[in-house]
Amino acid sequence: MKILSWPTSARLFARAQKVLPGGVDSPVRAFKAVGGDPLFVKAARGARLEDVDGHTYIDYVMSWGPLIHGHAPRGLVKVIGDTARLGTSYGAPTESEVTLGEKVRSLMPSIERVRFVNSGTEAAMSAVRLARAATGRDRIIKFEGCYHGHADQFLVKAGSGATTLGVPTSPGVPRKTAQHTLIATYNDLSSCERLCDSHRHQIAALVVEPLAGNMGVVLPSDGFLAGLRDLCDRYGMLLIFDEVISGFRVAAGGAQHVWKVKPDLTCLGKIIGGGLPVGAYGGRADLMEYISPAGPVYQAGTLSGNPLAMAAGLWSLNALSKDLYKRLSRLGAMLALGLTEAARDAGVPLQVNAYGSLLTPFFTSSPVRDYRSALQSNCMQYAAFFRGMLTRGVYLPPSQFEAWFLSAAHTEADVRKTVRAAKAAMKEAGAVA
Ligand code: KE4
Repeated sequence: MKILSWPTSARLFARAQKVLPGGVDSPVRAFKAVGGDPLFVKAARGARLEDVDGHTYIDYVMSWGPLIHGHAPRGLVKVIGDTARLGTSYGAPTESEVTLGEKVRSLMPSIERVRFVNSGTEAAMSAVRLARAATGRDRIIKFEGCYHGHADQFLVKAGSGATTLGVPTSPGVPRKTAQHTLIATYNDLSSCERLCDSHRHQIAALVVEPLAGNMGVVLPSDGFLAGLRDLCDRYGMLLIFDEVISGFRVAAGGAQHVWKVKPDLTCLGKIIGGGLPVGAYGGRADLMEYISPAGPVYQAGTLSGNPLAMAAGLWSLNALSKDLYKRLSRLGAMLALGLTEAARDAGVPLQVNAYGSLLTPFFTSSPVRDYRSALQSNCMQYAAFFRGMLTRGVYLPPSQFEAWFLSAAHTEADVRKTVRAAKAAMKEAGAVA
């Protein structure tokens, strides 16, 4: 195995830290959870990433999910170029946002009206503001281990008792704000019911990743999502599905199609922008009509519905196909099996949670079905595995608690190469206590 060195990335990282907090524009990129300096990327194409030191990698971060068609597919690059030549932003209505809205509604019929924004964070925070306005209630329920962006109301963890009010996870989040957020346990309906019961008529909405990706991949247990729908109906709360990861990823119709549970509102991001900054929230027309200027709930954005992002999103959604999902599922299953066998041969405890083109290998011997069980994972072993894979030309999410993403550009040969690298890297991980 050749020993890689990253002198240019190291120089850039030193320079970056003098102008960007932590040297990055989003924390997970800084490699804090796996050690060492982050790689600086020079270019990417298909399933390959090239760093500034000339090393190339098979990429399983894929910009954290937007790139279901791979890096810079020709058709996408062309449509962005053609659109840019007509102008980059107008701050005025365009046909493209109407067309993309109609496309989203055709794929996810629960979304009768949709508003485009610029990130998943904006989508989730706006959906909660709408739910509070529509119900006249202030509290929300979220789940430990689920992430809905960095708006204050989501940077909250469970208070001391099971039904007590949330407390901030970040400085700068007012305690009063955090108290409106209640924390339940993923895949545990009774934890939700206890909160609903002890805060009757106070909870506006329950926000959930229908397939969780932010504690690593955790699938909903049988009946969990249907149970949430029933709880929301019984307690007069709105059900908000945060499909920023799962939307158009687990199926063209998202997790709501796969698990056949209809939310009142849905948050979208990532794939909907094809790699350009787009988020969206939408759902029942009677709810969305509260949104300004149709109704009184204010929400706005200079670059919302930006023609470049709309064109990229439309290209990405139009390029989805049944064959694509079949191929992604086959590749995902092949990778999950290869990792499982590599860990078994190395004597390393591993649980691989996978669905379609999403997966997370948890370095633990017990099944992972919620945040607490995810936290049992051996993060030192994941870090050793990450570095072993990096030096063998495979670029993984630099954290145990993230999802791996496959794309249309990944091939069976890529997966075989990844599994070969994993056989060696698992042994290195196994050497870590
Ligand atoms: P953005 O504001 O980052 O566009 O979206 C926030 C968000 C909302 N909902 C879900 C389910 C999400 O996964 C995200 C963002 N995902 C992370 C990856 N776990 C983005 C990567 C990062 O923060 O750098």
